[in-house]
Amino acid sequence: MLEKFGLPYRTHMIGLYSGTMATDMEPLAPARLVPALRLPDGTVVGESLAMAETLAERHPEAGLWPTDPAARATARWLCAEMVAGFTLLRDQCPMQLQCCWQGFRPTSETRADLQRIETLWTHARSISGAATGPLFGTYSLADVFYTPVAARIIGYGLPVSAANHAYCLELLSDITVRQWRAMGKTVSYDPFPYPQDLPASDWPIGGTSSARAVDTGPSINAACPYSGKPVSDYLVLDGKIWGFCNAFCRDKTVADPAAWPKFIQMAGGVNDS
Ligand SMILES: N[C@@H](CCC(=O)N[C@@H](CS)C(=O)NCC(=O)O)C(=O)O
Repeated sequence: MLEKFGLPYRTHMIGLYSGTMATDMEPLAPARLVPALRLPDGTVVGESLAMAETLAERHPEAGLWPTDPAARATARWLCAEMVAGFTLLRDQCPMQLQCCWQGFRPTSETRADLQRIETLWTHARSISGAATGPLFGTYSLADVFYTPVAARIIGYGLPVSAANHAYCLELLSDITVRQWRAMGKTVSYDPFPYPQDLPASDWPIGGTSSARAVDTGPSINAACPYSGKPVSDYLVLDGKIWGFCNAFCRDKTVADPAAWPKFIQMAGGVNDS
């Protein structure tokens, strides 16, 4: 949400599955779940919809909600229903960006949630007149809030219309979503928190990377493409070694090199997969 609308922010990672979450969240009390947002004046805001409204109010120029009043009211409805609803889909298909499960069989409750989602998307498009692409013509908070739903539809191979399947892939192809996934992939938990006893295939966008971390340089570049600081952590891609100022910068690039314009520019292009 913040990245997509060009709002400045800093991210703090917490140990969602490592047992440290409660301690990690103490500075944000009484927020206890993620995401949580701390404003420059120190005010903490929990719940993604409250965060969205706060950001829209503080940055009216950023266009978080659609400008048309009917579209804006409908977008608010869709976001609120997403946050409050689809509990069975959410329980049965926890969001993960690691792989696509093959042969997942959704229950009738999950199918009912999917039908409701498709009904809401059709309604949004009837209000906006946008047959394809963002629900309200221009990318808005509605698309932000349905990106985790798209991740479930694609990650579990859930049945939706061809047009809605294409919309899901479009949401997940967004460069900011690719970056979000790549940053998530810098952390791994053992065991994987959301296992399925099913075969898995690669994530369809930026799913496989031929880059890998290496212990030593020298690298072609002396300065990190992101911070400009001296390099200390390295990856190899297509036989060339590139350096970064820390392991996180390196690992998010290893996860999906084509998601990072500053790296692509430095490397003179990257094969997308
Ligand atoms: N309704 C909340 C949902 C927040 C939520 O469920 N967060 C999950 C991760 S997506 C969480 O913090 N889980 C950790 C836990 O339950 O201990 C919102 O929209 O922000």
